[in-house]
Amino acid sequence: MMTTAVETRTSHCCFCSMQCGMDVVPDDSEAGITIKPSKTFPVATGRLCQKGLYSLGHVVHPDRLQTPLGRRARSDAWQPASWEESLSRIAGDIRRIQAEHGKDAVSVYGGGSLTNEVCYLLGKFARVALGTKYIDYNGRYCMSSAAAASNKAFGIDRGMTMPLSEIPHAKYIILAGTNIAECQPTMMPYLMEAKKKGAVIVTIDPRTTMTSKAADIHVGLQPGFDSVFVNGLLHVIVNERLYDGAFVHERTHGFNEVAEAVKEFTPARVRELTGVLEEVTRGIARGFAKADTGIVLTARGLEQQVNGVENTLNYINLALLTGKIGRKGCGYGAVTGQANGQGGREHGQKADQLPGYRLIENPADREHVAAVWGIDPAELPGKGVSAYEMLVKAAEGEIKAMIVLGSNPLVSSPNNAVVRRALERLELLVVVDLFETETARYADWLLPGTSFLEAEGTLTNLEGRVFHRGQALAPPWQCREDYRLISDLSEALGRGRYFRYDGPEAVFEEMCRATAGGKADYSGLSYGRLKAEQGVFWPCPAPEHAGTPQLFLDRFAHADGRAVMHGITPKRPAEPIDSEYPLILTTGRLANHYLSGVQTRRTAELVKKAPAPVAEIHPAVAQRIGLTLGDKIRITSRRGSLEFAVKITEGIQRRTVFVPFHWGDQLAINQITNDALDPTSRMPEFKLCAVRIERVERVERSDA
Ligand SMILES: Nc1nc2c(c(=O)[nH]1)N[C@H]1C(S)=C(S)[C@@H](COP(=O)(O)OP(=O)(O)OC[C@H]3O[C@@H](n4cnc5c(=O)[nH]c(N)nc54)[C@H](O)[C@@H]3O)O[C@H]1N2
Ligand SMILES: Nc1nc2c(c(=O)[nH]1)N[C@H]1C(S)=C(S)[C@@H](COP(=O)(O)OP(=O)(O)OC[C@H]3O[C@@H](n4cnc5c(=O)[nH]c(N)nc54)[C@H](O)[C@@H]3O)O[C@H]1N2
Ligand code: SF4
Ligand SMILES: [Mo]
Repeated sequence: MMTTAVETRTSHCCFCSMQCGMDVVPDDSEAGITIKPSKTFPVATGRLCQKGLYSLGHVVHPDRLQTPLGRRARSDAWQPASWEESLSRIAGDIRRIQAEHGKDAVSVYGGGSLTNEVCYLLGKFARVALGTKYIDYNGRYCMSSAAAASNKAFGIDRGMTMPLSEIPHAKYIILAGTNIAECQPTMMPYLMEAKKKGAVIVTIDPRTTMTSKAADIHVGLQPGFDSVFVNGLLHVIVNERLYDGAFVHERTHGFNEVAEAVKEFTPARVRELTGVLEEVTRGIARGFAKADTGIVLTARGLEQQVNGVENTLNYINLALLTGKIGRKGCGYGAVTGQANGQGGREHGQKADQLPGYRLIENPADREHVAAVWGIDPAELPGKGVSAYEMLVKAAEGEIKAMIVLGSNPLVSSPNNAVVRRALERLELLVVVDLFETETARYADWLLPGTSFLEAEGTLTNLEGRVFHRGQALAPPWQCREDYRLISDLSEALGRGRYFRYDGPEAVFEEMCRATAGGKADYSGLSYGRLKAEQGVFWPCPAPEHAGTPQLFLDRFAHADGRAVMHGITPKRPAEPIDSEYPLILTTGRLANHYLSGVQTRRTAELVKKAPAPVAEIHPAVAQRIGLTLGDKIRITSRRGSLEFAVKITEGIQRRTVFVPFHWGDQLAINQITNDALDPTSRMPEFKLCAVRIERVERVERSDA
C-alpha cells in the first residue's frame, strides 16, 4: 500500500487508553512513512510501547479491506460492490426487516476504539436514523462495572479522578487487578518516579505480573476474593481509628454501613478465607491510611466479575475512608482500557444513555438532546439492553439485524456458542472494519473503514483529557471514514437531513452542544482549543473554563456534594469451584497483543514475540496431573474443552489458570468462559469460571 503523507504529521496510538502521541514521518521505506514517539504531547512524552511503535503493521497489511463486499448467501464468496449499491441494498433490507418486525428488530454494536465523533454519531444513528432502542458497545465488557461504581460513589464516572501527573506525588499506591506494565506500559514511568521518591507500591493480583515485579508488596489473591481482602483492610482502618474523621464526617455518607459490614473481617478471619498473612493485611491498611498521600487504581481483574460493581465500590471505600481523594497526590482511578474507552462511554453508545452521560429515560435529558437533534423527544426510543444481552436476543430471534462497527464480538464475548448462534440467526449482519474479522465471517456485508491514521477526530484518554487526533493519511482504496459512512447510510435510509456534516469538526460542535449541562460537559471545547492546549480535561462547561484535571477538590457530583461509601458483604462468584471443576480460569492480556487480536495478530513484529496463547498454571497443579515437558493441557469448563500449550510458574495463585484472550477460532478462550452478568453493570464474569484440567500427552511426530 502506498501512503500519501508528504510532511510530518501528528497522531495518537490506536491501542490503549494512554493515547501516546506519535509523529508520522515520511521516509523511503515501503510504507512511505515511519512512526516515532511524539516529543511534545504531554502524556507519555518521547515514549511508545512496542504496540504503538509497530502500529503501522496492521495499517499497511495486505488483508486490509479495500472495497465494500457483499454476498447473497453466507456460503457464497464475497463480491465487491460499489458504496452506492451496498448502502442502498443494506438500507432496503433494514426497511424491510423493520416493516415486518418493528424498529427494534435492528441493532447497533459499537466500540471504544472509535473517536468521540463516531461514538456520538452511532448513538444518534441508532435513535434517529433507525429509531431502535437496541444499541450498546464493547465497553460494556470493559468499563461498565467501574462506571456504575463511580456513579454510585461519586455521582459521576470519569475513570481517573486525577491526572497522571499526580501519581509521582503519591506516597502509597495500591494497584488492584491492573497490570499496568503490560496494558498501559507508558504509565510505568509515573509509578517509578513515585517509587524513586519513596512511595510504597502494592499489587493485588492472582499472578505476579510485570507490574507486580515493580511493587514493594504483592498480594497473590485467589480470584474472587477482593472484597474479603479489602474488608480486612477497612476493618483495620476502622478498628484502629486510622480513618480521616474530618473528611468522612464532612464529605461522605455511609461510614456506619461500612463499619458494620467489615466488623467480622479481622485480619485473622481474612487469613482463614484468603491465606493472606495477618501482618500483610495490617501492614497495608496501616501503611495506606497513615501515608500523607495515596492513590488506589483498579482495573478489569476485579471489575469483570458478577460482583464487579461491589468489588470496585470497596476499593473506592479505601480512598474515601482515608480522605485520599480530591487533593494533591491523591485519587482513585479505574484504569480505562481502550483508546477511547473513556469518551466512548460518554456520548450515547450505551443502551441507556444519551450524549454527555444524559439518561435516555429522563424526560429533561430527552428534551435537551432531541432539541439539538431537531426531533420531537417522543420520537426517541427508550433504553435497550447490554451488549451481551443484545446477542442473546439475536440468538433467540428477537433482534433480526445488527450493524457492528469497531468490535469483534465473536472473539471478545463470553460463552461463544451463544454468540455464534446469534450471528448465524441474524437475517442481516453488517460489519464495518479494517479486516475480515472472525465476526465478519458471518456477515452479509463487509464495509471497509479507516485506520486511526486515516481519520480525524477527538478522543478522551484514561485521565479524562480530551484531545484532537489529526488525519495523517488519506483513506486508501475505497475505505471510508466511519462518520461519513454513518451519514451516507442515514441518507440511504431517508434520514439524511439529520446527518449532514462538512467534516468531523462539525460533528464535534454538535456533540459539544448535546453535552452542555450534562455530567460529561464538553461544551467549552473546540478543535482550536484542543489543538492549542494539547488536550483539555472535562468537565469543561464554557470556552473560558480551563477544564478540570483534578476532580472533587471541594465537592463530589451527587446533589448534596458528598460521596457515598457502601458497606460490602462479599458474595460468591457465579460458578464456585467444586470437586468436578476444582480450578479457576481467569483470562486477560499480554503486552504484545490487543483485545481480539485482529490488528496485532497481523503485525509480524508482535506475533514473533507472542505467536500463540500459553496457559499459565502452578507447579503443584502440573505435578498433580503428571505434566511432562512438551505436553499440552486440556481445560474444561461447563461450556466445553480447549487445548493449550502451557507455562508452569510459581507466580500464579495455586488454584488459578490464566489464559490470554487475543486469539480466535480454536484458540479463543471465550468459547468456555461464563456469561453470567453483574446485576447492575451487566458485565460478564470474564475473570472467573470453574474448570478442570487434564494432561494432553505430547504426540511424537515422525516425518516418515
Ligand atoms: N497489551 C495490551 N494492553 C491493553 C489491552 C490489550 O489487549 N493488550 N487492552 C486494553 C483494554 S481494552 C483494557 S480493558 C485494559 C485491561 O487492563 P487490565 O485490567 O490491567 O488487564 P487484564 O489482563 O485483563 O487484567 C488485569 C489483571 O487482573 C488479574 N486478575 C484476575 N482475576 C482477578 C481478581 O479476582 N482480583 C484481582 N485483584 N485481580 C485479578 C489478572 O491476573 C491480570 O493480571 O488494557 C488495555 N491495554
Ligand atoms: N475472556 C475475556 N474476554 C474479554 C476480556 C477479557 O479480559 N477476557 N476483555 C473485554 C474487554 S475489556 C474489551 S474492551 C473487549 C474488546 O473486544 P473487541 O470489541 O472485540 O475489540 P477489538 O478486538 O479491539 O475489536 C475492534 C475491531 O474494530 C476494528 N477497528 C479498529 N479501529 C477501527 C475504526 O476506527 N473503525 C472501524 N470501523 N473499525 C475499527 C478492529 O480491526 C477490530 O476488528 O473484549 C472483552 N473480552
Ligand atoms: S499501546 Fe498504549 S502505551 Fe503503548 S504506545 Fe499505544 S497508547 Fe501508548
Ligand atoms: Mo477493555
